[in-house]
Amino acid sequence: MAENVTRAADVARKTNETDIKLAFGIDGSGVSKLETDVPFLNHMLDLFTKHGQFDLEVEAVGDVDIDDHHTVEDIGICLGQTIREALGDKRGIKRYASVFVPMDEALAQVVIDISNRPHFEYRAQYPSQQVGSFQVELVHEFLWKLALEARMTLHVIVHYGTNTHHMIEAVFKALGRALDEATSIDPRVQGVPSTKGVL
Ligand SMILES: [Mn+2]
Repeated sequence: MAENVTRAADVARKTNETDIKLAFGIDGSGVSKLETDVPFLNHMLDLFTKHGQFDLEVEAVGDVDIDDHHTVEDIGICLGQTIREALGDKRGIKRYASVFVPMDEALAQVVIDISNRPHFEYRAQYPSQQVGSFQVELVHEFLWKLALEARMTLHVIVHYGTNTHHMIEAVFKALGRALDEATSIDPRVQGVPSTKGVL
C-alpha cells in the first residue's frame, strides 16, 4: 500500500430533513463518538466501529419527531460516501470478505465485494419489527444506502435467531469485521485487485 497514506474521509450533508457531519477512518483504533438521536443506531455503529477497528464520528440532527427514517437513511448515505472516498483507488486491498458472527443464539453472515458496483442482497426474518423505539425495517434502509454510496456489493444474511436485538447486533458486528478484512492491505496484491485493472 502507498506509504503513509491515511485512509480517512469526512462529509457534511445538510438537507431539510437532516444535518449530518461524519468522519470515518479505515485504519483506526475502534473508537467512536456518536451524537445522534437514534440510540439503537448509536449502539450498532459503536459495535461496527469496534469490531472493524475503524474510527467513526457522527454528529446528526434530524427530524426524529416524524420518525427515525431520514436520520438513519442519511447516516447510511454519509458513511457510504466516506468509505468510498477513504478507499481512494483501492490499490492493494483484499477486496472480498465473508464473515460469520454469532451473537448468542443468532448467526449473521456478511459478504462484501468492494467492486465499484452497488448491489445489495438481504435475507433476514426477524421475530419483531421494533427494538425499543427503533423500527427494524430501517436496518434495510441503512445497509442499502451504505452499499449504494460506497459502491460495493453487499450481501447480508441472518441465518437464524430468536432475539431481534441479537440478530441485528450480529449483522453490524459482521459488517465491521467484513469491511475491515475487505479493505485491508494484502502485500501480495500488486496494484488494483481486478483483471480489468481498475475498480
Ligand atoms: Mn446489544
